Amino acid sequence: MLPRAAAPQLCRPEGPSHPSTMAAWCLLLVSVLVLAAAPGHSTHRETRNTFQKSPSDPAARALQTTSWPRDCSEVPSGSPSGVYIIQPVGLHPITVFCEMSVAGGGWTVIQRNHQSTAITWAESWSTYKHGFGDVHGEFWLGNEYIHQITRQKVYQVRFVIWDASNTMKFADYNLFSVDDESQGYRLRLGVYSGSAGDAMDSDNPKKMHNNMKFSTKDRDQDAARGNCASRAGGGWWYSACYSAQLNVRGGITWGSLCRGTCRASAILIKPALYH
Ligand SMILES: [Ca+2]
Repeated sequence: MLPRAAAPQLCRPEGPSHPSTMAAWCLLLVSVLVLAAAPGHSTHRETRNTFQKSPSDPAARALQTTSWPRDCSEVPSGSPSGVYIIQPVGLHPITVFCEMSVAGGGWTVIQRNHQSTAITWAESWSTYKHGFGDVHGEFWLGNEYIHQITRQKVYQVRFVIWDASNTMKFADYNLFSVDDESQGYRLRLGVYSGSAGDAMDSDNPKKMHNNMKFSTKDRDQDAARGNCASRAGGGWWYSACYSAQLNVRGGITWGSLCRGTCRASAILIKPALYH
């Protein structure tokens, strides 16, 4: 574009040059400039057409729902652990942390608590519903998102607990799902295996978590006379009240492993191996 715009100025008769010599020079110059400019102009139009043919609108791209994995198990194996966008069926894309190296990888992390940030965990029903915190650090993914992910396939869960001496233990359940909000985000767990102890399922109905509804400080769905979430400090699948509680600052509890003295926790889910 620049050479073509510059040509008329270059050919403006100035000074004492002979008019006929000037005209011939200008004719040559303009011809050269037109030839030189032509490929660039052509390329520009081609680029523009190509651009218009492709979906340039971000909203149009977002509608191509097949482009995002439905959970972290669909992220290509060999990918590093980190933050990814997934899109559960029927839901908008969401940001999650994928654990890609531990225990075969492909794990979608739904909770992490290192008790190292300002998160108190004493949040409301709607805050637990949509999640809070930072997926790079400490967070609750959100009951609605956990429900939407686990309704897609049959899932398993791994509760990871760092005990009082910072030793990592784990509790696996071969099935995991969370019912919808109208069912109070009720928890469904399968059979236990692991090194941390089966603290989520109990013979004591007052300390049971499997099959319990979720409760928060402003929505009491527990089996106690009082409000377990207000008393314990965070939302959880309480009965009356708990043998395990990971959503709390300064009091992480997992059965007999630690009664308020555990250091940290994480909860990971991925499709079950056998079902
Ligand atoms: Ca109650």
